[in-house]
Amino acid sequence: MRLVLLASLISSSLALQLPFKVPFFQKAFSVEDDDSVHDTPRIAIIGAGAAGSSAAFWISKAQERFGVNVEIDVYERSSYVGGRSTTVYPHDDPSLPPVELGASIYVQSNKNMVKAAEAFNLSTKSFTDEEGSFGIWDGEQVIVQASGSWWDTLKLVWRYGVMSPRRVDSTVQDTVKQFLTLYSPQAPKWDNITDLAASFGWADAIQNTASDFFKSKGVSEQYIYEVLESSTRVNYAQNIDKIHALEGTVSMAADKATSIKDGNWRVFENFLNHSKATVYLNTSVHGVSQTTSSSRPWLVTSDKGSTRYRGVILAAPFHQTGIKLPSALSSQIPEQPYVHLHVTLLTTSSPHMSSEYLNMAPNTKPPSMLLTTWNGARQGLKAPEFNSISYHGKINEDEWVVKIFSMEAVEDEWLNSMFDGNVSWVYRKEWDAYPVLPPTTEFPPVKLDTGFYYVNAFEPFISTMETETIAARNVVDLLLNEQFRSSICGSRISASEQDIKKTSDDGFVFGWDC
Ligand SMILES: Cc1cc2nc3c(=O)[nH]c(=O)nc-3n(C[C@H](O)[C@H](O)[C@H](O)COP(=O)(O)OP(=O)(O)OC[C@H]3O[C@@H](n4cnc5c(N)ncnc54)[C@H](O)[C@@H]3O)c2cc1C
Ligand SMILES: *[C@@H]1O[C@H](CO)[C@@H](O)[C@H](O)[C@H]1NC(C)=O
Ligand SMILES: *[C@@H]1O[C@H](CO)[C@@H](O)[C@H](O)[C@H]1NC(C)=O
Ligand SMILES: *[C@@H]1O[C@H](CO)[C@@H](O)[C@H](O)[C@H]1NC(C)=O
Ligand SMILES: *[C@@H]1O[C@H](CO)[C@@H](O)[C@H](O)[C@H]1NC(C)=O
Ligand SMILES: CC(=O)N[C@H]1CO[C@H](CO)[C@@H](O)[C@@H]1O
Repeated sequence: MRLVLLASLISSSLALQLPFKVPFFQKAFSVEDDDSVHDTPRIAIIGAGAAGSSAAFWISKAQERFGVNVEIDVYERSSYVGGRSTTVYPHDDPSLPPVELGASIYVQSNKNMVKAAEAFNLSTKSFTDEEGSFGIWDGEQVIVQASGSWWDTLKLVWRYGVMSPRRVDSTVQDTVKQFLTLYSPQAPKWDNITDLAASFGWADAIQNTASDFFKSKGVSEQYIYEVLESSTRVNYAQNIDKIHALEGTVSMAADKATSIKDGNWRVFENFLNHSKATVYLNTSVHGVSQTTSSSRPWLVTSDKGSTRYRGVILAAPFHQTGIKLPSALSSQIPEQPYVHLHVTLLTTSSPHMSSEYLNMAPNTKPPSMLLTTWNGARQGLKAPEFNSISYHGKINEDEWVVKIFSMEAVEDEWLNSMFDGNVSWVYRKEWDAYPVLPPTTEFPPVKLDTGFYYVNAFEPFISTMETETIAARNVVDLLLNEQFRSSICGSRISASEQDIKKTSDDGFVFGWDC
């Protein structure tokens, strides 16, 4: 298998270098073969979201550890760091706690996010802290309602029995367990995501819809179309009979949902600040072309002119970048539709949604988080007009922050009917949020050419902040190995006794602790 082959190639080439260690690395990359002999090699990173900022951070780890001497330029089209992780202030008032406009949570198994929050001393908040109740709306009625943390409680709802929740849990746990090997000292390196999926035993999961996959595991249709679908709809805005089962499973791995208090983007800001990268905000890259220089073959053209680089890391969804690439490269990246999602933030003095709107008895209190299922629509009933609505705490005595995800814009009039006419502030944002994720066997290539890598090839496999940091780590390892015969954890390959001890330590996180 390609994947294994590649991984072992890297280890053996590094193993061969062991006697030389650091001095070898330093020599290897100062050898240039044209007029730029004495120039420091440069790498361009395009995009300053989770992927691009972490790529800079991983390179800086190799710089610290092995003296890999490169200059890094990060190009970012927008005026801020974080990409799809960004926050806004209710009423645009910076004295109020910020609200996530894009990616909002990570979970306990997301070790890079957890580690970064610790390393950068960022305060976190746990979603289980948020008191509340939840329900599932099918477009005509609230079919399930309970109080407590939604995922844990749903498992206990009698109408689903015990076996279905148990079978789903066990699949989720197996998937998480396999996922965690990505942080072990033996973490695989891959240039082909199909092969990575196969080596993880996930071939079935990527090739089937989440609904078929869980049916084959003996999970009841009712549990699939009500509970599991509410999860794929809130996390990926896709129905359970459309999304592949790996991403479906990922949306159910909601253990200890957490976010960074001041905004998840603080992690990405810190990644950049802890690297030696130069960050160019408000700077679009327009094209990358190939030159004949063997030491700096890639010419990056941006708002600030043209610069030549030894390597390029593309850390944004290619088709959204507007970047012109040589057709030999662009033709390798298949069209990738993204879900166009409407996010509406608002503040309201209504302590809950309208019970009248939700067809609930007048004196019953609607849940603070309402998820949705498409199951009514499947049976010819009215479709839910939003994907989720959630109350996100108070900003003062009688004013709450609410977040709505929907496929269409929700108009003021509609908001007034849902919040009894008591809406005090509204903020609307449209995102190309995540890839449309049908079952597949093909993913974009991770490496487009020598020195040219594509982090967001990973997104149609799994799209989260965390997995973008893992995909970036992999790309940085491939690039460092190819160009500098180094890697993020190069010296670890010696597997000295100390290293072996680390293996048995649960706290070990590959890339950080090597
Ligand atoms: C509403 C919403 C909710 C989500 N919820 C979660 C969640 O709860 N948890 C989770 O983990 N994930 C969530 N996600 C997904 C998560 O946001 C993404 O998987 C992740 O942030 C992608 O990071 P990235 O760096 O790969 O891409 P991006 O964050 O998109 O970064 C790419 C960057 O490249 C820049 N760029 C693009 N073109 C150019 C160019 N030509 N020149 C220069 N710069 C360019 C862009 O401006 C952007 O800043 C959510 C996403 C959305 C939209
Ligand atoms: C980027 O552009 C915005 C809006 O035009 C501006 O407010 C900001 O200062 C600029 N930032 C940088 C770093 O140039
Ligand atoms: C970490 O942050 C807290 C508050 O946010 C602060 O009190 C503390 O001094 C910080 N610690 C370090 C080591 O920076
Ligand atoms: C990171 O660097 C930027 C630019 O120098 C600065 O504005 C910001 O405060 C820094 N953030 C942290 C967390 O150090
Ligand atoms: C990945 O490998 C599979 C075979 O395992 C192959 O069919 C596919 O084309 C490869 N994909 C890429 C992007 O190279
Ligand atoms: C909770 C709350 O503030 N309710 C108010 C909503 O708006 C109507 C009139 O628009 C008031 O009568 C309610 O008191």
